[in-house]
Amino acid sequence: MNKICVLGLGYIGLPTASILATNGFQVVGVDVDSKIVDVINKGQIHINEPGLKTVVYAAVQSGNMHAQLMPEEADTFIIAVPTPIKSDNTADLTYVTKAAESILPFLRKGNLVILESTCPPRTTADVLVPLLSQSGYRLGEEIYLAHCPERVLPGNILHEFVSNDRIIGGINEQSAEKAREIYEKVVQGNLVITDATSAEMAKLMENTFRDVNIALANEVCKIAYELNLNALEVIKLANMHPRVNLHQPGPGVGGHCLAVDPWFIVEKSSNAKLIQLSREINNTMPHFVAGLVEKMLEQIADPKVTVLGVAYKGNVDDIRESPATEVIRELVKKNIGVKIYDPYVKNYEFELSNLEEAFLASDLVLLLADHKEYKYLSAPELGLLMRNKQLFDTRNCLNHAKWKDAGFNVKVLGMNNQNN
Ligand code: SAJ
Repeated sequence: MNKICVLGLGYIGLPTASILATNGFQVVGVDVDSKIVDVINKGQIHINEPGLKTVVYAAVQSGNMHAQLMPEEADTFIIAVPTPIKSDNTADLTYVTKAAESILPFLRKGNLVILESTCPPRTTADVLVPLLSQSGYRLGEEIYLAHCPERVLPGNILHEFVSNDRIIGGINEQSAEKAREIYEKVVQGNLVITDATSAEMAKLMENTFRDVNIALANEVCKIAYELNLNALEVIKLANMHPRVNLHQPGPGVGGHCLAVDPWFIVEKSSNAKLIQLSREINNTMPHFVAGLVEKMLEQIADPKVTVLGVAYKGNVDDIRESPATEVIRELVKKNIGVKIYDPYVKNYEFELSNLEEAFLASDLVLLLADHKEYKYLSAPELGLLMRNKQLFDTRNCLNHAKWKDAGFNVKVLGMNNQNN
């Protein structure tokens, strides 16, 4: 079981492929994008993730990993391709089915196929089993199949890949056992064996738990504006209870996981009411934030805003489903000028500026993603470039005293009491 073909070399597939390769497996990485293939074969990377560059370089240099456009025969095939949502909030499984179809000609008796991509419950059983059966082999007996969902946190992927517990959902016991033999070589956390559908649902529930909890925090935030109180203080106090852990409000929930995965349950069950409502609540936050920004600028003619951070969260370059994009679209619609400074993001739907350009003649600094670099900004110097000194921190992450000392009027999302 030493040769592994990893399909999809993105945020999950690339770390997976390179960690397997540096642990002694022969890895063929497959991606449909020739630019990505070329970059990886040079030992470089096309995404930003701490430590990944070093591991990919080591994997390629060792001769254990290379990338190519097409799969080839291997002992194990790992599918780690995106599963986006369509405009009707149902899963688009095209990448998964395309990847599975692409390995059909290369499947041999005894092969193991692992689906790592997050997918709606029953996808492995109802979509992959019939599809892979077209190989002519009996699934579970001649070809083994398991769903082993990834659970790693972007920004901390390498550490979590190794240390997190891993769910191994086989379509039968033999399949799970085969998959366990792969992960036990690289994972230090527990390997927990279950069936494929439970594994799919457990993965979705992890992100759903977080999404619902954030919706609760965002609801408290909105209530705070109604009742003139400080939601952050309320959350802090409530969390002092030993069995309470409210999450933090923000400008919305982004990324390819929390903003997407709960819909995969809604798609499959009419009982998923709280899950759907939570998604809807979180999706209202960009609009809510844009409304507060408009209010802070209402006395100013031809207002301009400096946006800090368009990634979906701090310290990552990923802009997928980022709430910042929705906020900016609304501001633009309201004829508010927007300049963006994000040291992580290189390509974006709106123009990106350098630090100085972003602050020049601005009326408000709007922080939307809590990149660590922003903590070191010089409020007095940047304030000199601005027309009006206002700060709206939607992530409660800056040193507010420092900005106040530099003459800024500071607002923090959720802190709607007289002291703020
Ligand atoms: N957010 C809040 N308030 C909070 C926490 C997060 O508004 O209190 C926002 C973030 O700003 C961001 C979004 O939620 O926009 C999601 O960020 P995140 O850090 O919660 O999660 P992701 O999407 O980066 O990664 C999640 C992780 N899941 C869980 O923690 C349960 C990760 O372990 C998964 O592997 C990943 O989804 C995935 O790929 O499914």
